[in-house]
Amino acid sequence: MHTSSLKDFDSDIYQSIKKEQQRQEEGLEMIPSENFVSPAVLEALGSVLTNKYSEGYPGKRYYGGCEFIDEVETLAIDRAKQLFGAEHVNVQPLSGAPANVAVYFALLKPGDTVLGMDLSHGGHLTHGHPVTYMAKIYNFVRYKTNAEGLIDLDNLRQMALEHKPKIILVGYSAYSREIEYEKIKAIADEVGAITMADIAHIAGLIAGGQMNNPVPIFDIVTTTTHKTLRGPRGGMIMCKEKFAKDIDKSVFPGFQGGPHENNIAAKAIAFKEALEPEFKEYTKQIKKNIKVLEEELRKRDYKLCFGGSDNHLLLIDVTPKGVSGKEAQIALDKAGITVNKNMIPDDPRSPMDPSGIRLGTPAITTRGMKEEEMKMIATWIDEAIANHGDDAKLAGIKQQVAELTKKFPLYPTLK
Ligand code: DSN
Repeated sequence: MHTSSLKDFDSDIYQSIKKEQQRQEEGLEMIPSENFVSPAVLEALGSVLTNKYSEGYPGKRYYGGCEFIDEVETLAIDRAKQLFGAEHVNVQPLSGAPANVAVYFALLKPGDTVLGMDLSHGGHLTHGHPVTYMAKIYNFVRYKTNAEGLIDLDNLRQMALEHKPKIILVGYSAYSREIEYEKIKAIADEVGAITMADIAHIAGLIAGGQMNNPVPIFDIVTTTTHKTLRGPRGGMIMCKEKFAKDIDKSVFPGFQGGPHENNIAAKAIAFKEALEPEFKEYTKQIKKNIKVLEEELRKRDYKLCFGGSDNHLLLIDVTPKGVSGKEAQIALDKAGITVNKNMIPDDPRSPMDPSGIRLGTPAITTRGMKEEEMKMIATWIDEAIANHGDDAKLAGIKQQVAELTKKFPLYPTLK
């Protein structure tokens, strides 16, 4: 095999990685599902664990040579149990979508009904959007938020009584408010449904004690590990012991092959980090930061969906400011602020050019930014949207952004 460094062997890929690193360092990363992992997590991702096949589970593998892999996966499982208070954990899902699909395959028969949130109201594609394969196999029905922007529990209950779903699914990718798991569990119990929460976005906030934890209440909880939880790109399923066998069988051999043990090691490291007191402080600051952005943008008359934020993100209807979500995203990109265009509830526009943008504070909080920086960022966001199309003005903001980010170095040891 080649033994030269990446830089020497493949300068094309090396340069692209370095340019991406520079982009991350010089910009404000405000896509709410993104974050920056620690050097230890990066090290595990690039470790020799990527070389190993290990189908099966600790102590029950189909391949030899898994004794150290077993140590790694067992640590990941034990730490996740401790972090969330879970009875059973499967750390093998390759990401959030496969985790959700593995749950559906484990618990549903074709044609069974799942009651989940409408995508434009903050749900997720894998919660049964018609473009997904899952929607061809199962019958997804959708609840929505009410006029105040909160989950409409009366409507959810009515729909549950009418459709008798096998699963009631909560957990969202653009919804910004707290979730009342006990109330939803009570509705599920009334109709005999299994409760499932997809906490991908807010797992870190839950681990840090800053949001309600569904794990002790719900039957099944899925998550990614790379958002607020600040781990590697990957997924995880937590469940009550009575579902453990079915979930494990569904992940492997039902759906996936060999687990990615380098990712699982990196998950274990992220869980260790999340168990430390500093992580609690980090997650507190994520929420403080979003509150400052919320106030500052409200002062500037931005239309905030769902009435504001209880978590790490804001969904903003930018059309009253004379721009579409796509135009706002492009203007902010040119100003060095990365957000994503996003549908708003019952959006009259198309997904590729919707009415909203979605932004969040997990990544900029990891860099150490606090309330004072949030005020500056709100000003820049407003200026960039007001000056969309004025590339000179946007380049001026980008320069100020780069000046700020220099004070919050990201990977000083990875130069
Ligand atoms: N792509 C993720 C997000 O940005 O929310 C969800 O899968």
